[in-house]
Amino acid sequence: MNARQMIDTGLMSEACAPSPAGHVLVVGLGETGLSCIRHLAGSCREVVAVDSREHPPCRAEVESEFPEVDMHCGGFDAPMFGTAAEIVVSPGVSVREPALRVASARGVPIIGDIELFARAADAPVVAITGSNGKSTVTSLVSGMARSDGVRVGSGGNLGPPALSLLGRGYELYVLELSSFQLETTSALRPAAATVLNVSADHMDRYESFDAYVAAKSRVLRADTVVVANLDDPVAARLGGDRCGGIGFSTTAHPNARWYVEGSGSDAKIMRRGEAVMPVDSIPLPGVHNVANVLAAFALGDAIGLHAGAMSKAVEAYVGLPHRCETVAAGHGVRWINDSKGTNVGATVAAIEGIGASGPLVLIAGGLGKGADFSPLLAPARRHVRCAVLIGRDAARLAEVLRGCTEIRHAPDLAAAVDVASEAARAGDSVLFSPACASFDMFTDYEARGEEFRRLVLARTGT
Ligand code: UMA
Ligand code: ADP
Repeated sequence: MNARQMIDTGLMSEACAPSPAGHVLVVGLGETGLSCIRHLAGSCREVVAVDSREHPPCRAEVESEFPEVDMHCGGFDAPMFGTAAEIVVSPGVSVREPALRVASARGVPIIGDIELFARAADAPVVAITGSNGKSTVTSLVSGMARSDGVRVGSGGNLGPPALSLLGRGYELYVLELSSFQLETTSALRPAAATVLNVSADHMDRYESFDAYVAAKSRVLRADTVVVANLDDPVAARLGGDRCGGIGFSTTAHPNARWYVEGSGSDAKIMRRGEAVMPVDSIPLPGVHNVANVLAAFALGDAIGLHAGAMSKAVEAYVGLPHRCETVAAGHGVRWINDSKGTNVGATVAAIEGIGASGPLVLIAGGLGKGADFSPLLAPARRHVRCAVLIGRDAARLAEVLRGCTEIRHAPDLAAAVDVASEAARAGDSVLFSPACASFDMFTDYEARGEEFRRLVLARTGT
């Protein structure tokens, strides 16, 4: 029985795991911590909460909604960790944090919000992870399900937190899951799941690339229909040999159920020899978005959605902000906000995708999270006329790009927009795809993208 049939019959496969007795320590008082406390409040378990920051973002909400919760802010007090029956850690806190290591060594189970979600989930789950494209594919799949008449709840790493979706009568959950969330999850049994692609990210949190891949691969369980990207060597290895899996490829790959046939304006999305829709009807730029659409079709297929409803959802999809989003055009120059390009793999895809329609002026830089920037070299050589570099790791980026394109430096984003405007010629695109996290200069990638949009609109007068 596939997930669609389970939805139709009201049958679920997931049994609730029993909860251990004793108090639960919630680590982190951001969005995730708040969602965990709200969830646990209904479970009669005593909750203690802790955050290393003096003023965590959701402190006030917890104080007013749950005055009974014993809250400690401003540091991690190791004894408090060691006496917990179970620790629920937020994704922003490393499980290698000393207090957590000590607790783990004493046998205290360490879980995350997705584990709590999995224990309580009352409908099938489609789970999406990977280094890039997660939010796009998650929103595509939930749009497809909606278009096919399914009541769908969607969230996880792209927000809202997964626990906040429970109890709302959803027939299906579509979740974006980060490696941090998967590390602390073992009860989740997704009906369908994918590791979209794997390139280095968060190397400041992992001992090795293999450790990062291992965290991602936890989403693929024995009874999950695995959707495998046959174009990505690591993702293909993780899922490609799974019996009953569904492969996808942006080429006419012989093992793919979902693939592209033909080229240029004749290119079509195919399912097992049948044309489903023209590639030109995909309203998103770049071959990486063709891959995202194929992944979404394959996931929808895995849970029994109808191809017609899925195609309609793709045609109507407007894209998420800050992902290769055109914010203005003037004097023959397109300005593109890809602030969500927070790692090297994302920026490589954006350069290849947007560069296919003309030369680029690239604005990049920020916090490199320990990444190797060298994969940017080849695409930059092909497509980038000038790179304008900002942020803490600008010098490391310059070392890699020097010699393949013109390099300019700017002290902040406003100056970078000025420099890019001088460098761009008619027919160019200015692509803001940082390949870095934003935290050296902004609160998050959204604030960074909004600032870029504001600066560009002020400059172009649109
Ligand atoms: N922090 C502390 N001390 C603490 C707790 C947190 O300093 O005691 C810091 C963390 O180091 C981090 C920040 O606070 O810099 C936020 O951490 P958090 O775990 O409290 O985060 P939440 O607000 O709960 O948001 C999390 C996800 N954030 C992270 O994984 C860092 C959000 O993903 C997600 O939308 C939200 O849960 C709801 O599920 C954001 C993200 O950047 C978009 N994710 C990473 C990514 O996409 O690359 C994985
Ligand atoms: P995530 O949620 O994994 O961060 P998003 O869908 O938000 O992914 O896209 C973030 C950025 O990653 C985009 O702005 C784009 O630069 C890049 N990107 C999107 N899809 C892909 C893909 N399939 N392969 C590589 N890069 C991608």
